[in-house]
Amino acid sequence: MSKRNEIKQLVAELESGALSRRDFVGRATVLGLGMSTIGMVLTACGKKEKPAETGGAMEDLGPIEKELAIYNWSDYIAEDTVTNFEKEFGVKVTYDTYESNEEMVAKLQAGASGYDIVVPSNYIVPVVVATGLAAELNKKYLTNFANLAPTFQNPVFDPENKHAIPYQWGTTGFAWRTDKVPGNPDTWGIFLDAKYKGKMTQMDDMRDVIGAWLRYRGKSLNSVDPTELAGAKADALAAKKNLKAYISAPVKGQLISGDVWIAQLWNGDAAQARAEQAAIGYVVPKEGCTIWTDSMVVTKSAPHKRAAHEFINYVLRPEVGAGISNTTGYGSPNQAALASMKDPIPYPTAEEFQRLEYQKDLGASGAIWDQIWTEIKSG
Ligand code: N2P
Repeated sequence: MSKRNEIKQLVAELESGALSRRDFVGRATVLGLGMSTIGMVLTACGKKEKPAETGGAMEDLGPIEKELAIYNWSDYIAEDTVTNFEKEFGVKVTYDTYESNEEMVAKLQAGASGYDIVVPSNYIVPVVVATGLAAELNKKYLTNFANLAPTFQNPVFDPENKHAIPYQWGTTGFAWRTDKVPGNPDTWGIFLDAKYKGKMTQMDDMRDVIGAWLRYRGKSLNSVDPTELAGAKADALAAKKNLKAYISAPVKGQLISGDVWIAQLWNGDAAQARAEQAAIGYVVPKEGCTIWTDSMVVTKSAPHKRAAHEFINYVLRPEVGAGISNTTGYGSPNQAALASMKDPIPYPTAEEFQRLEYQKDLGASGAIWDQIWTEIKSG
C-alpha cells in the first residue's frame, strides 16, 4: 500500500473508532507524519466525536498527593523553587528536563511517562490538547490566577487558559562573544560568514533554524510557501558549512569557554551564560525572530493532579515567579512578580513586535517542514 493510502486507512480507522487516539498517534508517527499534522487530524476527528470526556473542570481533586513529577526545559527554574514547595506542601518532587518541545511530546506520546506537569511552548499547546495529552485545569485550585498579566490570560493558543498557565516567555535570537567578534552583529547573515567557520552553532530545533532563515529573507517564520521554504533551506545548508553543530541549551558552556563565538540561542540562556562570562552579548536580529510563551500543563494521565494544581498555583505567587525569572533571565508572565524582580524584562511594545513573531502550529504543512529539516540535517 502507498504511504498516502496507509495514512488514509489510519484516519478511517480512527474515525470509525477501530483505533484509539493514542494508537493513531503511534502509528502515524511511524509513518513519518509530523506532530502538527497528527494534531490537525485529531482535532478534526474530535469535532465529530460526542462529548464523552469526563473528569470535568470542576471535579474535586481530593487531598494533595505525596508526590509530584515535573518535566520542564533545562535551566528553567530557581534553585529553591522545588525544595521550598516540597517543604511547604510535604510533597516529594521528581524533576526531569528536556531540550525541545518535540522531545517532550514524543515522551508523552510513548505513554506511561508518569509526568504530572509539562511546559510546552505556545504553538505546541494545541497539539498537546488535540492529541488528548492535556487535562482540563480546575480553576478553583488556581487562586493566584489573577496575578498573570492580562496578555497572558485567555491566550490565543489556549482560550480561557483551559489547559495552560503561562510560565515564562522569551525570544530566540543569537548570543555572541563580544571579545572575539568585532562590532555589533545584528543579522542572521552572520552565520553565512566563513570567517567564523567552526565557531558558530544554531539550535537543534527545526522551527528555530528554518524560521530564522525565513526571517532572513523577509518572510514569516510560519511560512508554508514551498518557494519561500526552498530559499530558507538553501540558506540553512550554506550556513551549515560554517556551523560547529546544531545544539540548544548545552551550548552555554561552549560560549563561556570560548569554543563557540556565535550561537543561536534563547535570551534567558544567553543571560545565564553572561552571568559567568561578561563578554557575551545577545541580539534580536534586525530581520526579526521568534517570541514564545511556555506554559504549565497538567497531563491527562497525571497521577498527582491535586499536587500539580498546587504547584502551578505556587508558581503563580509573586515571589516564586520573581525567583524563577531572577535565575533564568526570562520574562515573567506574572505581573504581580515584576515589582520584586532584579531586572524585569518588559513585555514587547507594538513597535518591537514588528520584529517578533509567535510560532503557529503548521497544520498539515508541518510535513513539508519535517521533510526539509531531515534534508538539512542529513545534507
Ligand atoms: C530554557 C529553555 C527556554 C525555553 N533553557 C524555550 N522555549
